[in-house]
Formats: sequence, C-alpha cells, structure tokens
Amino acid sequence: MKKINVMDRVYAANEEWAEANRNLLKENGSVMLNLIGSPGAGKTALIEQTIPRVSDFRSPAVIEGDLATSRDADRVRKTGAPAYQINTGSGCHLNARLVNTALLDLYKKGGHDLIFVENVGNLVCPAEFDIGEHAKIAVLSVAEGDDKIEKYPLLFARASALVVTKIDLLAHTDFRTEKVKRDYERLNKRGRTFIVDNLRGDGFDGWIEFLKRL
Ligand SMILES: Nc1nc2c(ncn2[C@@H]2O[C@H](COP(=O)(O)OP(=O)(O)O)[C@@H](O)[C@H]2O)c(=O)[nH]1
Ligand SMILES: [Mg+2]
Repeated sequence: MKKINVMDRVYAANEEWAEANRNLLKENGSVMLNLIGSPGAGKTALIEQTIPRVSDFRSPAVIEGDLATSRDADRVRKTGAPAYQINTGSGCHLNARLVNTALLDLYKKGGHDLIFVENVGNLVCPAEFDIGEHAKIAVLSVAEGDDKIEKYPLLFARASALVVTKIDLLAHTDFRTEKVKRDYERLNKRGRTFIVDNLRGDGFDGWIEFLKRL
C-alpha cells in the first residue's frame, strides 16, 4: 500500500514538470517527439537520417537519454543539429524534470521548433512517464521479432506512430511486417506505421510527410 503512495507521488511530481514542458514548448512554438524502443533498435540512426530531411522546413534539436556516455549526442551533432545528452546513471527512463533542463539549455542556444527526444532504450518504463511530448513514437527493428507489439502493449497503444527499422535485414529474419502492422493498429486505431532502412536511407518519404504535418 505504502509503495503505491510513493509511486503516485512520483507520477504527480512528474506530471507537474510535464505540464511545465508543455508550456515551454508552446511558448517556443515547438513540437516534441518522444522516441522509444529497445537498445539497438535504430533510434539514433533514425534521428541521423531524419535531421537532414527536415532541416529545410524545421529547425531540429535532439535530447539524448542514456545510462552512460555521450556517444549518441556526439553522433547526432555530426548532422549539424544541437544535441543535449542526459545520463540517467541507473534510471531506465527519462523524466520530465530532466527533459526540462535539456530544453532550457537548447533554447538558450537558439530557437528550435522540432525536438526529438531519444529515450533510454527499453520498451517498458519510458512508456509510463509523460515528458510533455506531443507524441510518442515507437521504434522497432525487424531483428527484434514480430511478437513485441503483443508483449509490450502499453508503449504501442500510446505511440502515435510506429517506425519499423532494419527492413534491409528482412530476408534474414522471420519477421512478418503485415502482422506487426495489424497488431499495432489493433491497439492503436489511428497509429501510423512507417518502414525504413536507416543504413541506405530508404523509405523515408511517409515519415517525413508525417513530420511535416505535425
Ligand atoms: N542494417 C541496418 N542496421 C541499422 C539500421 N538502423 C540502425 N542500424 C544499426 O543498428 C545498430 C544500432 O543502431 P542505433 O541507432 O545505435 O540504435 P539505438 O540504440 O536504438 O539508438 C547500429 O550499428 C546501426 O548502424 C537499419 O535500418 N538497418
Ligand atoms: Mg541510441
């Protein structure tokens, strides 16, 4: 019983910071997307491919969440976009307070109207914490297996879009793309599915069109 009260307080405090983030984003005319997927799903690679494709109509910036290292922020900065690295230590997700600090830092350096947040890699806790984002985006690679929508329904029910990555590896797996699409749409009737190859940069038109309309 006591444990539940503690978690309620954690969620309530997080919700206040999430509201602060929503206000901050609104003041700055920004849209923020919360990218959630397993370690190695291709979240950073998706951001690397996306930044050059949105830069003619948006001013993107990136918030990176990892337990340790600034490797992903370093990768993203090579695209020319600013990136703020958060290290959570042992924390399995970003919270809204951490994201608030990152947003304030990014806005100090310039105006940005499309913020990508790469959450800590896993399909569980990042889905539970609102960071004030406009939309959650689930990232799933074909190498992870086609049962993940059914096994981790919370994330996929809450995600406004699903990006399936590593489609170039399809022939080497038993991944059924249509099944995954169906499973996702069953949980999320308005969810959009995009299928990409981050290595060659194929399949990006629909995803970029989706970003244009945000
Ligand atoms: N073949 C292939 N490899 C990919 C693709 N996307 C990412 N990778 C590779 O998968 C590994 C993990 O990618 P990364 O972007 O770091 O994943 P993250 O942990 O989700 O950020 C890297 O070696 C990437 O080059 C893809 O679409 N196809
Ligand atoms: Mg990454």
